[in-house]
Amino acid sequence: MNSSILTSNPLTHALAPRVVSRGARMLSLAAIAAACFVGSAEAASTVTFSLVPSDTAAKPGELIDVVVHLGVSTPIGETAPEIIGAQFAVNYDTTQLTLEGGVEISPTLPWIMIPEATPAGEIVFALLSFPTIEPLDRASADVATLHFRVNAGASACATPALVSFDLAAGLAGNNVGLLSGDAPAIALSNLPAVTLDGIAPTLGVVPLTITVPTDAGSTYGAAVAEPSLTPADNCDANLDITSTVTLAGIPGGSAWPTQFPIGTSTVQWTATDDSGNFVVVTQTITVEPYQLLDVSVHFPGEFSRQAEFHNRWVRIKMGAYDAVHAVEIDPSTQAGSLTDLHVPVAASYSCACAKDTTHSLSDSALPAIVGTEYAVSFELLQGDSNNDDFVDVIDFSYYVVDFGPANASGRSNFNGDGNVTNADFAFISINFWKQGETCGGAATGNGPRARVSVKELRRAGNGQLAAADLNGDGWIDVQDIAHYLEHGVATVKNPEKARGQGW
Ligand SMILES: [Ca+2]
Ligand SMILES: [Ca+2]
Ligand SMILES: [Ca+2]
Ligand SMILES: [Ca+2]
Repeated sequence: MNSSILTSNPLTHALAPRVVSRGARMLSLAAIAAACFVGSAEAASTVTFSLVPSDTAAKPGELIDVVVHLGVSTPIGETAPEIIGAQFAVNYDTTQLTLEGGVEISPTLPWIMIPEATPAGEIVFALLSFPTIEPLDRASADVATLHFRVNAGASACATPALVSFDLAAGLAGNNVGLLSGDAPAIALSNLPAVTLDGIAPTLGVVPLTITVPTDAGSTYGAAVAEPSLTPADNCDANLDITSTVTLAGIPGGSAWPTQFPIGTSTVQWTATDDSGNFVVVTQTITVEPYQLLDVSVHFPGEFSRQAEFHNRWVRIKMGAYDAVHAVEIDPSTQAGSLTDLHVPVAASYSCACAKDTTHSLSDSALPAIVGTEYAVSFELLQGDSNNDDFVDVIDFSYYVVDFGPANASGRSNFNGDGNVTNADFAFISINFWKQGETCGGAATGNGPRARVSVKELRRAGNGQLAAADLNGDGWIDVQDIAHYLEHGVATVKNPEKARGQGW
């Protein structure tokens, strides 16, 4: 290590240190150099040499400058030293940095640089006032810049002193030259911690893909919870995370929206480390063009406990939605439910209705918004076997025809016990003359029938129902119901099964 260029330089090596006379304002370089590095033993001032990086983080291949800063601190009442030169001996880590562009004297400093020696890992240079003596007129100054390029394989996380003053050079290596004043104490402040990093962060985004229905009550889209982000980096514990939102193909800024529109949107998440390495993770959010409906149905009356569940076919109508679903009815509660039915997107629904197509009258109700879904509950009164939404003598007729082991459709078997018996007649009896509630108003048709002639039934192709004319008077009416209550239907024999009329 060339610890003191001033004492080894041919211009300076033969000169003994001394304080330059104030009267000699024009000096040779050698004379100025000779003026350096002297002073009394009493250090009134402190001169701090600092190495200041242009950035505290850089990527391999990037340039990074280190400014050599000189600061003078003089106690109150003391006279500041007149500094007319300085020399520096600096080491740097050649595994991380390459001196590229060398050493540059500050353009605002009225001094010159003695040609530096820069073997790999070492930088030795001196700055001198020349040819005129111009003492440093500032308490602090950036005096030189060291230009480095970060090595291709550099990897240093918050590493201090990648560039440092050469302590081995001692005062002979890092010192100032004086025109006057006491020799100051020299303090050396190395390069602070710098990160040299070429490794991009990682970023976990959970969930990465989101598919949700449109929120109930919204025709725009759905509120979606922000994802859980898990950033990680080899150096940077506090990564910069940004997002770029595209809402169904339209730029949506950087903020997570309160709602995503119907369609497919993306959010690009970018995690960037201090050195500028970054990773981009794209999250996809799809809002489906439907809303969800939860339905609960309850059947008043009593179901058979012989089965764990009873399966019923229930038709649900709400707006343009119209579908028949199998519903498992728990006999202990007489209730069942359907969840997450896909209904058309609407700002609101004012009515929904339901009907067990083989057993019950329809019921209508006002759907509520619960969370992000619609929910509605129905009470399904049984007794409508022909699905005309009335409970009347026609249903009684089917009951008579169906009496005995229930057919596969379960028609007339309201309590689900496998047989059509008096227990099922109770449903017709309790709900007799009732009609269903539909969202469109009253049930269609001519209303419940108090009586129907056997002739009419036959003309309509329902001659098999004539079996319900229990008293044989050509009519099916309350007289036959009274006859049934008194005598039952034990003598009825009619294997032909009639068809419902549709609701
Ligand atoms: Ca990194
Ligand atoms: Ca009916
Ligand atoms: Ca039954
Ligand atoms: Ca009759």
